[in-house]
Amino acid sequence: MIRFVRAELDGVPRVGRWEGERVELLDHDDPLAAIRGEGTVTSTVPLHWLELLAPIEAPEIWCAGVTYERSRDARLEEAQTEARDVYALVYDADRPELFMKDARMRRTVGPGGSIRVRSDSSWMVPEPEVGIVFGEGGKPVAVTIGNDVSSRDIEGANPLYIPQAKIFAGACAIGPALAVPEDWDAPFPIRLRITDASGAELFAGETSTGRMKRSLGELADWAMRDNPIPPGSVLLTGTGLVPPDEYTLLPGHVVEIAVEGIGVLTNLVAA
Ligand code: DO4
Ligand code: MG
Repeated sequence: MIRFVRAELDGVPRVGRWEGERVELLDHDDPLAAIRGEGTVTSTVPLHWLELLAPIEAPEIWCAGVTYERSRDARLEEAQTEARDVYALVYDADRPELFMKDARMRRTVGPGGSIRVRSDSSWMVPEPEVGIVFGEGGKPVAVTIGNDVSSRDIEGANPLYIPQAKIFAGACAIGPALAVPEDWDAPFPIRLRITDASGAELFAGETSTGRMKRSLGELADWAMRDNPIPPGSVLLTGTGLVPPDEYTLLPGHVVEIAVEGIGVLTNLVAA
């Protein structure tokens, strides 16, 4: 399921069912209704005719952290204070780390949109993550791809700075599509590729949600506990891919996150 506009027609956002290179256009702009199978197909067009938007205008975006061993190790390495224990403790704890990343898409872009780096950070990274999309009553109804763009030096200076390391203009991207998994327990392979403005590869790596310490369902349950997250909100489930310590995201870099069955989320880092 994708959301798009066709600038040369009416420029009105719509949703469509994406299959290979073709998209069935529906007569409305409600991704959750499309997931429920609602809407009439008005036409079928090639994907390249459409300008993709974020696949859902998420009222809230939440993130889980330290859900992969690789993330725990990276947090321990970057931590500058005695408080580094918090990362090892939360990795092993029953209760996960959860934080709100954005509300009303103020800091989030869709496929092809520009992500940003903080002006007061010298060590920024993309975090490629699988996102759970919530429907009515907090039920997970689909998955998407998310980029939890983060500052490692601000986070490493003090865990109390995590909101500043994670929440700023252009700190998040979601898309390109929403997919309804046939089997919620089947692992999703995740690939990250970063290139510079000339197209040269700066980092490439892959992992899988199969390496996560927790299941998608468990994270969704914790996020919803005593917490009225509205339908259409997204929960990013943590990163298992960390570029080498000498890498920092810079304006001009291009971040591609590919998840089988969902698509490729590509974003340029804006100046
Ligand atoms: O504790 C910091 C957050 C880590 C995070 O965002 C992740 O593991 O993806
Ligand atoms: Mg993250």
